[in-house]
Amino acid sequence: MTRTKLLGAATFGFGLLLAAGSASALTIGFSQVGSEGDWRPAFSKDMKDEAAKRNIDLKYSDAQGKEENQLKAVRSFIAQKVDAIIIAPVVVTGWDAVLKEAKAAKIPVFLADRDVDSDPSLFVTRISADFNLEGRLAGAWLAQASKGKCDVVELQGTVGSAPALQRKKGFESVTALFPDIKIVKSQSGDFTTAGGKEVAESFIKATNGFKGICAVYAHNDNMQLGAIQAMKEAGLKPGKDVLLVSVDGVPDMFRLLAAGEANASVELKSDIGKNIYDVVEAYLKGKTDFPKWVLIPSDLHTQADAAAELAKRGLK
Ligand code: GZL
Repeated sequence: MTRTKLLGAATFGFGLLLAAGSASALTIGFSQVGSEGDWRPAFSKDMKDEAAKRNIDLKYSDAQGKEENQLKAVRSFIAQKVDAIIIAPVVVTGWDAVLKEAKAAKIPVFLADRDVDSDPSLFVTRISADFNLEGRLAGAWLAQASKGKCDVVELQGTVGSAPALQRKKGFESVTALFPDIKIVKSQSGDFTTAGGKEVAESFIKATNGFKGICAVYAHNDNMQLGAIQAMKEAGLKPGKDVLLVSVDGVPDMFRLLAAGEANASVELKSDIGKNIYDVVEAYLKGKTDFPKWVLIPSDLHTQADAAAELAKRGLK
């Protein structure tokens, strides 16, 4: 092949490469809640790693658990004219105005992980697990494990967040079927280990060392980790003296299940970046017929499968 032809072919090839690379070079703004436990950072890492794989320019904002920081971040994404905005809303209320601004700016918004109580026409769709189901799975497990008789203390997630509202509702919808299962104390530990420990300490004190308490239902594993610390410091055997059921299925919880220091956890998948970006990319390529909720499954895990699950994940 002559030099000119060779040069032409190389230029053409390089042009194709450039086009292919730049074609998927989307700019997406992601407003993340914060890093309040073990699950959230795993989700954030997955979102960043998956964006890099897809040549997406991800503008990542950590709100440190404050809604006002999320609203500021979303307005900044609008000003930057990003191609799409992804939000994991810390609480369900307060989103109407900023979602309307995004709509007016013709920037599509996608909800990830959590939910808002705004008009669903203000976002394309929501990609998340079913928190009500997670509460029902936890309630059903406890009803079976306690043979329908149990005084439960509940560690609620962040006040006003979709997972806290729905996990409470789902759990109660099952335990209400059992007259001898009662939630005798319930308070928010804000999804953190420290918060869970603090509330569990107050419950242990108020019940004279968990006298008569059969179970702790925690809306996430981190608060359960805190409760386990509090129980051990009070001389109790978590997972034996008191049944422990929670949500997330983070690695440390699988380790506790395998060690017999907890009893059950409903897994919340954290590797959902691919699910989220698949939806965003398809929408930007013209697909519009999305359901208003793209559901991520949640599975219950117990002491029976914890060791196998750790091995499956390459964890010790
Ligand atoms: C639920 C998610 C919750 C996790 C907690 O989808 O938003 O937030 O269950 C995290 O661990 O704080």
